[in-house]
Amino acid sequence: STYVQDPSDKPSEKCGVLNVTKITENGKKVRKNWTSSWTVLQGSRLLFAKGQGGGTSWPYCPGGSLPEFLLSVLSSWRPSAKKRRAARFDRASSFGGSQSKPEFTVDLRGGSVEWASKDKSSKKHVIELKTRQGTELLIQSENDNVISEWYRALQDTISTHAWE
Ligand code: I3S
Repeated sequence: STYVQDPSDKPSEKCGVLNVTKITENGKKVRKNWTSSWTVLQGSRLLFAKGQGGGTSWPYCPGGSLPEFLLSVLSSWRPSAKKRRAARFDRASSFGGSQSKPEFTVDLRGGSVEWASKDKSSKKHVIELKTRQGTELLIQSENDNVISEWYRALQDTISTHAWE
């Protein structure tokens, strides 16, 4: 699948690998399914792709390099053997220039972020993101600097685009 980049797309503000799960979709509770996603903040949108699209691949993101990706893999928690195989497959298919489509996109306008309470997840450093459309996501990284930067970036985006 090929993602055709809108020529008016500005370079992304932020990107990296985060652990993500939806917990609510259109106001309905859904089963958690934590996945490692290539995450891109672009304007007022947050885009997620399975695996990663760094370097020159989708979407343009200056910080999206192979070393950064490998570091994020090393610092992430140890998933099950099945998940490790799936992740290897994702990485194998996303390197080598092939572009990946965003798996899903979130409109941040009118949304909110907060640190997730303990009852939302047993993991450390979890952000709870709520959208105006009634989708709730948990976003996590094992690295507290990484997650703090995302928290700030998401808050900035939400306040910048609040009155659009
Ligand atoms: O909020 P929950 O239900 O305790 O979330 C955990 C489950 O989704 C679990 O999956 P299964 O119940 O389908 O096996 C996940 O493996 C856990 O990671 C979830 O909890 P955390 O605390 O990791 O978000």
